[in-house]
Amino acid sequence: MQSIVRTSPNIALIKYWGKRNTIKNLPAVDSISITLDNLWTEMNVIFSSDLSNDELFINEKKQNNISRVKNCIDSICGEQRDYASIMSRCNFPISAGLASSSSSFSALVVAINSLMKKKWNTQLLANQAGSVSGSAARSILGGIVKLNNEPEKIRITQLLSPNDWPLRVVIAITDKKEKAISSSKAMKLSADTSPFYSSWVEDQNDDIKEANSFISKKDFEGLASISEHNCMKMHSIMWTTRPSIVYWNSTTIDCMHAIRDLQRNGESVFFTIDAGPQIKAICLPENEEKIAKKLNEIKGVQSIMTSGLGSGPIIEK
Ligand code: 2P0
Repeated sequence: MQSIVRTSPNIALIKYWGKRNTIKNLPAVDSISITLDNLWTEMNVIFSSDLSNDELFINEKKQNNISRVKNCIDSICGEQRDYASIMSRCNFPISAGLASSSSSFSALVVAINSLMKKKWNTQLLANQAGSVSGSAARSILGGIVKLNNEPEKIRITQLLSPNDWPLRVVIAITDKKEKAISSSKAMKLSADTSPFYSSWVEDQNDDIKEANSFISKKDFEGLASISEHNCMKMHSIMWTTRPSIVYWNSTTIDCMHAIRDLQRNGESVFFTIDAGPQIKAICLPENEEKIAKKLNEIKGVQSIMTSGLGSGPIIEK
């Protein structure tokens, strides 16, 4: 009983920050993201009656706190089951604002579903993945993906395939350390204490509509403007949380200024930043080389990763 699944993280252009239901892990706002291809998590899951407990290895290191993984398996298979041995390999920094939970939990859900021969459809897979980690639901599809809130559940839709609009992403890694505060904890604090949280939630549908319209017209400059605006709104919620949550470092800000310079010079590029200090520059293919070179020259940038848009989960076995 073995399954191997590879999935990629997704980067939100219109962000998810806050939950309407913490028990079911349902997001407070709709979101729009791009699923990557060159960054990935590969999950190798084996169920065996020889095991005396579940075990998880990430990049060959045994993990101690695996309750989220255990609960996820239980909720699909029930508690009367063989234990699982899970080997996870990830080719990018984990828990550092590069959405590793989106690739990890989407891969886990697809792998277990395949092992159990459940044949769940996209929406069931997305709801299961999202119940463990909100952003993981969006990695169930490739290309540009919209996540909608519905009563008691979510729905995901592919707005454009990777071939429809082959955007590129240049990621400047500025610090590989694990984040000091998890997204879940930070979101809760923001909802409880930021004076701007309720307007963030109320205004999100306007941003979603605007982004949706620019995406359908493949209007890069329009998408750039609304994406940067939405990103900065989310970070202003984090900054105005008590105590304030600042995921950026000084290199993050230097990269942001460098992207502003590139924009002034006519390059088609915009930035987005998540719950970590890495900066993601979204661009058109013809601008990628110049942007990667410019970001790589900035003091404090440790490495550059580049990616296109991917097609979603790959079941390897
Ligand atoms: C997003 N982030 O839309 C936003 C932007 C980070 C900033 O979704 O609590 O790991 O597991 O549902 O999915 C990161 O949060 O949070 C996230 P949980 P998740 O991508």
